[in-house]
Amino acid sequence: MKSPNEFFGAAPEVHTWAPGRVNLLGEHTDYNDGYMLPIATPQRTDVLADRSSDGRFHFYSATLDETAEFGADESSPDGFARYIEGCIRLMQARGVQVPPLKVYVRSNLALGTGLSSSAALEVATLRALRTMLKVDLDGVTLAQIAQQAEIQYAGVNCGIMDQMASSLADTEHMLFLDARTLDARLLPLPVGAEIIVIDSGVPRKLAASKYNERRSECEAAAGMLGVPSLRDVGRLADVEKLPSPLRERARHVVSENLRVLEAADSGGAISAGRFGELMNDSHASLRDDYEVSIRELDELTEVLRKHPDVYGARLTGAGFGGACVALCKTGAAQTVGQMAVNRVNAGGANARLLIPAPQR
Ligand code: NG1
Repeated sequence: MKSPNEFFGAAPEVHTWAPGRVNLLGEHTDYNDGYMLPIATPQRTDVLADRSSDGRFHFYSATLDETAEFGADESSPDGFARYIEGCIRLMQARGVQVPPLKVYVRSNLALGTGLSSSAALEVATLRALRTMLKVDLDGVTLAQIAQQAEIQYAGVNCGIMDQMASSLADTEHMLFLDARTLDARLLPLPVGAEIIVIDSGVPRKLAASKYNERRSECEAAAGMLGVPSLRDVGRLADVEKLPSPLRERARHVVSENLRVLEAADSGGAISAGRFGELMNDSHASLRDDYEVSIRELDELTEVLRKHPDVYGARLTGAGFGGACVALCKTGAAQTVGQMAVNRVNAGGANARLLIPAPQR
């Protein structure tokens, strides 16, 4: 692995970073124009950048120990470079002159666990370009460009949640997000609570195909109800006239939006106990109505829920593997998280604590 010094030869012109995200509430709502409550991870991706002296782009990922090199008129090779190139090309499309660059990336965000390492890379890259080229770019516009980089250059048809969270959230607050209006507000975490995030160890194999299937089901349900998207369904009872499984899918989305609105409406004054109940209800809805949970995530959240210091637990992200999140009493996260990991691993699982970072 190269150090920044070995890569640049001298201190680079800019150094920026961006966090990943964990979604506390509001799952599978972003592509339904709905509401969500993500929080930033303490883990982050750093981007160091300088001008290149040979007219070519040179990118290096210390995390992967991989280099990518290409000419100003060429495309980057596939892999981590696509996200960076996407950000550069989209800035150029906005009329910004971007010279050939050297870019160094390092991250302590575990790849593929659902903490949005790709959004963190896009946001950190755009922040580096903004600083270096003195571009006027607010956090919401930056998130929109980052989302386009993911869609157009990495080929992932994602919602706006990840990039908005990486751009605007911090680790002390939850970010209330409206995917339609892009209204974003920082709210305090419930008093006396902190979060635990555990990777189930199960890779999200089916996530992409099932994710697209759920998206189409939601579109079909909205079409039958005569609304632009499921966000516009005012009453939960309205979904009951739909045929199965559209009824269950829509019931999840509509009830999940109501849960987020309840959690956010008090302006952050919701109690930890009530927030935990909403998380538990969200998990049940994702498991029974949206059918995106798996046994390992059900077990992990059940072990967490039984602990007296835990207010609530649910799967986080698209499902079909990946991680779960729990809300627990302040000061208890490390002990409770490690206990849950040990418990399920004793039964053959391969789980690991992501937040708080395990003590060595
Ligand atoms: P994860 O599984 O955390 O990458 C995905 C989508 C989000 C959102 C959630 C479900 C991508 C990159 N992200 O998140 O936009 O729809 O599922 O709430 O596809």
